[in-house]
Amino acid sequence: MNSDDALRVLATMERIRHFEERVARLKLAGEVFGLIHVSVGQEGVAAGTCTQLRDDDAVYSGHRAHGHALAKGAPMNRVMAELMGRETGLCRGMGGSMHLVDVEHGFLGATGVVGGNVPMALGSALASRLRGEDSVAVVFFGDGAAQGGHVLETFNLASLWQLPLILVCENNGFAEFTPRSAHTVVERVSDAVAPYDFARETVDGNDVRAVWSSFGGFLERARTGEGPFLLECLTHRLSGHYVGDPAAYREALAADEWRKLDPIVRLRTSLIEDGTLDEAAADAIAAEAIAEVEAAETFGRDSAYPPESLTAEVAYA
Ligand SMILES: Cc1ncc(C[n+]2csc(CCOP(=O)(O)OP(=O)(O)O)c2C)c(N)n1
Ligand SMILES: [Mg+2]
Repeated sequence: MNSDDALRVLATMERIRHFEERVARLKLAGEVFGLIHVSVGQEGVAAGTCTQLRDDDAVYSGHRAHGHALAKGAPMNRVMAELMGRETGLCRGMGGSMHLVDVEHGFLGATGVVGGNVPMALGSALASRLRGEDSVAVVFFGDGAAQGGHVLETFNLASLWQLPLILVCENNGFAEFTPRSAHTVVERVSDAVAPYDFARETVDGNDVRAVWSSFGGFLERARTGEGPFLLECLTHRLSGHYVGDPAAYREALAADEWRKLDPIVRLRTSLIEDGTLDEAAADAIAAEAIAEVEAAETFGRDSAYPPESLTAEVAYA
């Protein structure tokens, strides 16, 4: 990761963090609709991977999808408008947080069906192979999703057909309110693909340089037709499972413990230490992200709700 890449990644993480913190406030104020899952603390995974991709690479996400969509290039104002149920939203306000799709930028979608995105990404990787393209498919899923039967079926077919698929597991140690130890004996999701002979790595997902470098290596190989790959990123969900979750099932991290993990603090500090940035320049990156979030909020609030007639237009019978 050169210094230009690092600055882009830092800006992406700041955009995701400030966007999601704002969305959480808007949800509690009743201005954002539906169940909202934020990825505060996990931004290093989205930023360290998606910023290396092209628009023709397919990305699939799950229920915790805002960061992946933004990092893949979805315009923030249209993501915000979607969460606010407005017609200018990515899906004309009909999808919301768990159904974000931006075909133009290759964000082929979020889903609330845990693990349901994994076989869909396999389909995109197969399409790329059949068309003779060098595009790749990337899917984000959690440690909870890793127990899904269809996820294991995808491991099998992806390896049998050697598809250009990069599976990125965000292992935050929890599936909803259930710790890993209560639902599996498999500590490392990367071990689950051992019988399928994937190239696989487990990295500190809060160290964005490590995420960037492992993912970049897999990406380079996938472009030349190799695959599949599994990148397991060990990370930490700072907030509750959903916005409003009191998270009584686990202890909150003390502020100093959190700063040691926070992927944004870590990259920012390292860039200041190596002289790439000074404090003022780092603050300016955060301020730019906040200004973009504010503009997106205004855009959403000023946009109209979809007309009732849209229901008839888009319903299949
Ligand atoms: C097929 C299916 N089963 C169960 C659920 C309920 N559910 C929503 S999120 C979640 C946990 C997912 O955990 P993980 O994959 O680790 O993702 P994380 O929330 O930690 O990001 C579950 C079980 C669902 N949405 N879909
Ligand atoms: Mg999890």
